[in-house]
Amino acid sequence: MLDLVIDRIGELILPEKGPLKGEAMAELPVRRNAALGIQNGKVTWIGNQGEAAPARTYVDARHQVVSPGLIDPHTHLVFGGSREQELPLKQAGMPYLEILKRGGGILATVEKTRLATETGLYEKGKATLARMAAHGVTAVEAKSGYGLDRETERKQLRVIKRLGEEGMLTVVPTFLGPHAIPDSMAPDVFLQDMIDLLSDIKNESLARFTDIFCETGVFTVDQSRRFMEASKKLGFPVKIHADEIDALGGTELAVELEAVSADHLVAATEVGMEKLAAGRTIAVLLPGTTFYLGKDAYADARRMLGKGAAVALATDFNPGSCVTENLQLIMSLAALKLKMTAEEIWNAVTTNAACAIGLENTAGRIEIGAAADLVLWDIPNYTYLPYHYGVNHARSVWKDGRNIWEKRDADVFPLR
Ligand code: IZC
Ligand code: ZN
Repeated sequence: MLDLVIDRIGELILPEKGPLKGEAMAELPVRRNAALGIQNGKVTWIGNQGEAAPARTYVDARHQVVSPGLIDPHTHLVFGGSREQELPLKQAGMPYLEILKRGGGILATVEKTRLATETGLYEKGKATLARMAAHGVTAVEAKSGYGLDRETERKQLRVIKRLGEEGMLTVVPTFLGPHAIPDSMAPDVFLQDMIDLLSDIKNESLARFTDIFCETGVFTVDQSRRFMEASKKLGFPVKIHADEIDALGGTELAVELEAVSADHLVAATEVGMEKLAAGRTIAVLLPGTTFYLGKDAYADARRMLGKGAAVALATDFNPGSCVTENLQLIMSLAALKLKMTAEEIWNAVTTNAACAIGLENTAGRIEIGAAADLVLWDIPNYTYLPYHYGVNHARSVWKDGRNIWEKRDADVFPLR
């Protein structure tokens, strides 16, 4: 007797093991008229519809689409407060970095995060995760970076760790101490503080990756190199916020230091993209941020893919530059603004996203023995999702075979 059978699946999305680079991203294996069997939290059977063994729970997919749980490989999940008061400034045309320079932006969130209790941050983070799960996400990366001091960075990371242990979703913690520079400190002194903090974070197993915001007015390429090399020396694989606003060369640095991912890349140069294609670093693109900041120029995904880079997509969920938990919306922006195909997009939020956060062996694919992290979508075919944007298409979401979200039947409206 199986625990769960999902039968009459119109399209079962079966991404290949990543990282998929360039042209390989255009291939998305799909099995039609399929069924899945789940036992003890794992996928134990993949076959034709109508042929599954009996199960305690039977789900009729009604010829809709099943995919692996989506993976959001870049989020600033845990922080105090919110920044809606900055929206009018943005509307009036004040740039993101100018708001930061005036003590707003990240620094405003730092103030709120320092004041927040660990329990308060935990409850808020849990609610955010629940919204992500409702949109079909079963694994996320979560960064610190709103403490900018020893105590608060560790507080944030403890909250992230507890959110992962709670088990609703997989949560991969990243230490982003060098996220901004506190008003009262010289950049190099602060950076050294964050470097000194690395060994504590290692000893307390508080983070899997480290990250730095390499940008004009934040950290230079040289400072980023120093932090990333120190991280690697302690055994941390590294990530970098690179070339988001200005082309400083963070992309090239990421590839040179074999960063797991380089994120944003809106201003990445031709040379940077060529290096990405030749290297092992995954390009994590965040079109929701470009959209939210009201910019016209998006990351050049087509050029990156044409050269052969591996691309993943993420929300960048944070209180300033992209305030959404909805990775489906990002999939639509990837189609509309980055001109990615539906096949590339599904690969970018499953198998390649898994690679960007070290989950390539445990998430992002459906195969025998894999964790049953699955989404049943109320869409007629996989190309439909990016096309119909801004609403939630997730019908049922399972994490390790457990049903963690269910759209009420009354809310499943016919689409055509
Ligand atoms: O809170 O503004 N870009 N970090 C780098 C962010 C955006 C988060 C924020
Ligand atoms: Zn970010």
